[in-house]
This record gives sequence, structure tokens and C-alpha cells, in this order.
Amino acid sequence: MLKKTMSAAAALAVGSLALTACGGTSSGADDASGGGGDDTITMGFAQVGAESGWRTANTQSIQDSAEEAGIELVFSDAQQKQENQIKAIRSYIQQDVDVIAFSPVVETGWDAVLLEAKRAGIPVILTDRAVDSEDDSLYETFLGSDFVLEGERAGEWLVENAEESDVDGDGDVNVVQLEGTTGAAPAIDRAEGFADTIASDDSIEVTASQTGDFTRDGGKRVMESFLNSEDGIDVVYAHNDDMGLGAIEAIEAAGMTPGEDIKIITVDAVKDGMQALVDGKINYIVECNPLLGPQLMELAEQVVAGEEVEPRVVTEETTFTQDEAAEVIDERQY
Ligand code: GZL
Repeated sequence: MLKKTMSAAAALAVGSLALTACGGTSSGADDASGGGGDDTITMGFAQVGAESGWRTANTQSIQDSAEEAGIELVFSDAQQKQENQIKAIRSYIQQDVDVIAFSPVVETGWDAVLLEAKRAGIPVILTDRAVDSEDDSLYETFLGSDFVLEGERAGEWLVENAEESDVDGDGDVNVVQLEGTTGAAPAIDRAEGFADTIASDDSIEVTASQTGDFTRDGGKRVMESFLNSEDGIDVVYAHNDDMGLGAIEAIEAAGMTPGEDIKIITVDAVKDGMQALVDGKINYIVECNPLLGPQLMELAEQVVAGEEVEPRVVTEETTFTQDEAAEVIDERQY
């Protein structure tokens, strides 16, 4: 494992250790000399969980990219619990890894453990989700999407398609919102971007909003309750495909046709969501790219080498209508 306190001139190569975390996986084979090369970087990665198709694709990208880059990956799955991510980060500090990366399940409550990493001289990279800390010296960079923009893109489609989205023709477009995990950056920002954008059209209103925790079951459960409690639902805005797919199950169980009787807008563009878009059950998807692995490994190498990196790296992504999805679905990587 590369000595983490190295500076470019004072780097001391030490014997490489093959590290595996509790239940985690280690990637990167030892070299012919055994024990891995002296310059092998060890990364501790604390993942949110396995709550959605997006997360599965994100994990695969990180593990494949570490393998490709020859980086020893110590990986943990927090089952969407912040205390598990904090425990994993502390274990990486004890293991003396060269760099720590993680996707904070919620925005708050990270300063203490990030300060421990800083005092241990271990650089931290935020991926996917952000923290709301005042102290931006606690991490080297944040690699991930602009979630406010994603919410704005969802709102723009609805404003442009308000007339067709007024399904019951009463002059109002009543939206129910399936929120992501409470306190998570994508949930907070996607709601903000959407609300700010639809404010330009008085006929559009979010009449009910509740968290489905980014899961398919959560989306189905919340949609069932909305169908019982809300009159005249025209549109569902789901913060991810998985909750949108759960809403589709609830809408069909209620004897209605998703995509027609109730319009559906989601975020992510994972395979199952794109298939539902092609099938006409979803009306519009805003892409959120999970394939952060290659950029993460590049940033890790730069950070461990003591190079300056951009404090914010925004991932490129787009949007899909039903026709656009049909054109690209076969070539999608996730
Ligand atoms: C967004 C990511 C979100 C996805 C969900 O970058 O954090 O978490 O939109 C996932 O599918 O659960």
C-alpha cells in the first residue's frame, strides 16, 4: 500500500497489503513479486447500499474501474444507514488506506469522521452525493451530478407539456411527488429544481409529496396511499426510476394506465426505467449517470500523487423522451 502521507518527492514505497473489508471485496491482483506492487494505491469505498438499479450500476462501475486501474479496493455496503458508512470510514482510517471515497447517504453529520480522516492524513473524495459541511477542507473534491439541474429539467418538460398533462381537463395539473431518501442531496435538490421551474406555470401544483426512499417498494407503497387520498392526480414526479416503477405497479393495480391516465416523470435512466419509457408507461426521464468509476480512479491517483484537483467535477448527462429512449436503449451500458 502506497504510504498515504507521501509527497511527490518524499514518497516511501512500502510493501503492498491485500486488504479486504468486512464483507467487502478487494480488487487488483498482486504483481509477480507477490504482495502487490510498491506503488499500489488502496482505496476504501463506503457505498450507500443496493437500493436501486442506479446504485447497482454505480457499484459495478467503481469495482470494474478499480480493477482496471490496478487500485486495491476495500468496499462496504451501508444498507442506506449513515452509522454504517461512518463505521466503514473509521475502519478504513484504521487500515491506513491511501484514499477514502464515499457517497454520503444524507447531507449532514459527517464533519467528525471526516476530521478524523484529515488528521490521519488520508484524503477523501465525495462521489455521487454531497455533504453540507461548512469546512470544504475535509474533502479533496466532489464528483457527481447537478441534482438541482436534474429537477429543473423534469420541471421544464412538465411546463412545456402542461396541456397534455392536464389529464382530467380541469385546467389544473396536479402533481404527486415521490421523494428520495429524506435528507439526501438528490432528494433535496431534485425537489428544489422542480419546484422552482414549475413555479412559472400557476396551473401546475405539487398536491402531495412523500419519501419512497429511492426504492421500488417505497414508490409503490406511497403511490397506493396517494391514489387513496388524492383526487385528480394528473402527474407523478419520482426522484428515481425505481420509485416510478413502483408507482406504475400501484397505478395498474388500481385499474388505470400509467403514462396515459397518469403521466410519469422520473430521474436516472437505468435499463428498467428506459424500457418502461419505451413501453409508454413513463413519459419522460432525466438521466443521472452512475458510471463514475473511471473518473473516480483518475481523481484518486491524482490526489494520492499530491496533485491539485478541481473541487467540483460535474458528470455529463441528458434527458429522454419515449422516442429518444427507443433509439438508444439497446446500446445503453446500464
Ligand atoms: C443520484 C443517486 C440516487 C439515484 C437513486 O446520484 O444518489 O440514489 O438517483 C439512488 O436511484 O438510489
